[in-house]
Amino acid sequence: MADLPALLRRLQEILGPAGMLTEPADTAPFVADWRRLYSGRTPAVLRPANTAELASAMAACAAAGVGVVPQGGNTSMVGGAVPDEDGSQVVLTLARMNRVRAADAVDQTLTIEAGATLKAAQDAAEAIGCLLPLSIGSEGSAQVGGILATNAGGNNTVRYGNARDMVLGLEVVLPDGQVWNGLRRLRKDNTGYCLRQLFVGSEGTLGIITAAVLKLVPRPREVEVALCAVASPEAALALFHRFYTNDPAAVQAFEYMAGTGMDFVLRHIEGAVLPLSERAAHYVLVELATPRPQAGLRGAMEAVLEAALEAGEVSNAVIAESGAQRAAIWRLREEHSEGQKREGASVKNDVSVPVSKVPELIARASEACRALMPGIRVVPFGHMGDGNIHFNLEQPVDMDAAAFLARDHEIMDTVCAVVRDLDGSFSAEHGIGKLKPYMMPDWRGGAELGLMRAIKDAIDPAGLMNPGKVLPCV
Ligand code: FAD
Ligand code: 2HG
Ligand code: ZN
Repeated sequence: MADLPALLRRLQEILGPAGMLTEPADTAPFVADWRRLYSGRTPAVLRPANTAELASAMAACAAAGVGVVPQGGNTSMVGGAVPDEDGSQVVLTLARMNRVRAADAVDQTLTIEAGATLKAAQDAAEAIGCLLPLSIGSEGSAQVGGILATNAGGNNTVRYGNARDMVLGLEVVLPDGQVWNGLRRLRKDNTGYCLRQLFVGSEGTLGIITAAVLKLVPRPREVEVALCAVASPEAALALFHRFYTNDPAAVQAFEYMAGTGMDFVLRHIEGAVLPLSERAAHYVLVELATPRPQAGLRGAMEAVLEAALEAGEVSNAVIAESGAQRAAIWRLREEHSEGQKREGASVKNDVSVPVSKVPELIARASEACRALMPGIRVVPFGHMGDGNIHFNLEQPVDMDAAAFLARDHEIMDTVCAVVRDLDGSFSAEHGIGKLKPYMMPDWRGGAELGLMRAIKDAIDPAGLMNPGKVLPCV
């Protein structure tokens, strides 16, 4: 049994007056998740100011046998950053560790502390004329440590890959307090196992990411954004293929949205306006971008859309005429999570299938969910260019929210049966967190789960890092 009061006194010494919160009113924002699925308790929220303080705090927690829950912006969609209900785990926030350590336009790298928000990292890249090509709706709150720990995807994965594709180096504090300084900014470095990729996507279960070297790209010189009403998910896929074969290097984002989700945004989000003459059952947002000068992107956008209109794939489309219009169109997409939240209770399925199978996924999963629960509202949207659809379900209009949420596993399993049949994944970009460990044995059992447990045991033998997340309890 841990001597918690003694540990808290020791942590206070290490972290100083500004480095720890213990009052329930102060810790409250750190113990519930964005979706309000989970609510825990903690004796303390640790707020180290630098890596040395953080390392000492980790060593103290390890010596006391107390679990540590790392938290970034607390925007996890799977309850990944909340402590347990029993009040035995401390929360560790990196919010005070948010400095840009270096930015290099020749190397095209940004060395930044893990507590910086993704938006701050994007701004730091922009300040040296570069682009950090990772964009997610929560970027104002999500932190560099969080996006790496979850291997976030988002809107630009279709062109630049996931967060793991942007990491050259990491600094990590291990569960026993050792510091691994792997902040190398090398494009080539074949020196044994690639340790940084172990920590990327590990959701705080192996160590604390304290800083990273991120790979940047040149800033685009031309950007074009269009919102299209499309006939069906099949038509959306055909449109993607049209843009991709025309110039794959220009497709910066290709996002699908069902009419249900768009209607929620138009109903609940202040200032949201559809820039098309009428509503549709299916929409696509496409962004083209290029760093090449005089690339003629506007002409390319118009030509592809004209051909798609003629082919009957697109029934109506608008191309943004200004930065403000581009932002307004993007807002309609980025507010989908918030619109859905305000409409009522929802069950989310962040799934992926081969890109070519997206229409089949939407058709079959819609049918299966409607058969399971008449009146359920199907709200698929997301990163169609990556085969990653957020196959979300909204409660029937007249159903009690709690009764709907009580059936979450049944609904998730119904969608996942279709996903499995299409050779997909039950978690595309949000991770496993606290919500999905129960699915791991079925989807990743055998040698794969065995290897994951062996890695966990090697790095965190006492099981103190983010207990209860990712791996199912044995
Ligand atoms: P948190 O939620 O605080 O933590 C997430 C996980 O990372 C937890 O397991 C936590 O323990 C761990 N962690 C956090 N910091 C560290 C650290 N420094 N070291 C080790 N482990 C750490 N996700 C996408 O992939 N794509 C999207 O398009 C997207 N859009 C979103 C839009 C909205 C409106 C919202 C609310 C969420 C969205 N998300 C999206 C989900 C979420 O924003 C991402 O998973 C994000 O990467 C989490 O970052 P965070 O800093 O908030 O991490
Ligand atoms: C997005 O793409 C996020 O907007 C959140 O990944 C998706 O709310 C969701 O399910
Ligand atoms: Zn997403």
